[in-house]
Amino acid sequence: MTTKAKAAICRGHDHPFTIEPVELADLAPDELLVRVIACGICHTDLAVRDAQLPVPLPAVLGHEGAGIVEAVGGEVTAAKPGDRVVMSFNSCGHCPNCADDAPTYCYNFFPENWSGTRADGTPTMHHEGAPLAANYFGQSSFATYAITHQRNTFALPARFDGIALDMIAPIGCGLMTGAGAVLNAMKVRAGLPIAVYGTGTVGMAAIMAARIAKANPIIAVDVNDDRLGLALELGATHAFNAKADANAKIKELVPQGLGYVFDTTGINSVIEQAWDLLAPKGICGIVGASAPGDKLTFDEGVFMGGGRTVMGILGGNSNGAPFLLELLDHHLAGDFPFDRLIGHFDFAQINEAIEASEVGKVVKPVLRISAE
Ligand code: CXF
Ligand code: ZN
Repeated sequence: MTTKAKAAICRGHDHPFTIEPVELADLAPDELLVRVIACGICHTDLAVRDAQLPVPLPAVLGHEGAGIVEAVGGEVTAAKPGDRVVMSFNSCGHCPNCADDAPTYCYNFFPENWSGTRADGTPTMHHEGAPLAANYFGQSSFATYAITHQRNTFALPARFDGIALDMIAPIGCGLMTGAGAVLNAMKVRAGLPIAVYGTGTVGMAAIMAARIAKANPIIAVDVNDDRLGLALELGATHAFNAKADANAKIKELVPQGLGYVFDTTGINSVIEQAWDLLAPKGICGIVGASAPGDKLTFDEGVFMGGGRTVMGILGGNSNGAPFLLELLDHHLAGDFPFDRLIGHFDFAQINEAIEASEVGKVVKPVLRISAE
């Protein structure tokens, strides 16, 4: 049976999102129908809106959804009707990287997440009788209902009943990306210094995770003093404004060099200058969206001679449920207070929420789509 829903349709940079009636397809055997309670807004949604990523438009975006399962296909074991769930990116489950528990690097990432249809080419959504691009990150959660998949839908154990779904939603992308870069990818060691460039959701999650990993010092770098103040509350031991010679201050603070640089800005000159601050065996982790065709330049002798690493990191090397639940356990323990980053908006306020994020008023906007 098809499901009627309301979805925010994205038609590109020059159009506001508009909430319109849509129809969801019948479930395939490995799919779930989720009533969406809340969805975070991520910079990737805005990059898609601005045609910087190859997702067809118009489309229904939203990939930080949380909700309650309404129905499941015959092969689904991930969750059952009534379960509280959080959604994340989708993956194929059968390529070499999925087999290696590294689904963020799925060989079939595009058809599973960005093609606008299911991986087999069938549409999951119709608008005014015609197919509409959806199944974005295997969810398209800027909608009252979402079709999701066995591999990207995670039931929340009862110990998380006290955390509202409109808080949990962003765990499936921005938060896992920053925290996972520190804990899973760079495997930050206790006592070593880290500098985090950019204090949006991903940078702040990295700073909270660096505190969990007991890195020291933990240095936040940004151009926004309010954000730097919040970074200090969340775990940074030092905060330097990039407009006021941050790198010189880092050199003075850590003359032996940084164990880790984590860049969320995607700006070449920021990465190259930060890379120069690495100690021998230092790791420079990169997650920021860079301009197409950007090339980084490093001194080859220093790179090789000191055993330094430049590491591209996608989705914090998350392996799905185990890592997301680990982060929520850190939250319950008080070590990962990501609620400090969130500002809530009604679904109808989606354009205001985007604007609040773009002007830097809110670190992580979360849309409230229906009552829990
Ligand atoms: C994604 C990139 C691919 C893996 C999951 C997270 N980032 C989205 O904003
Ligand atoms: Zn995202």
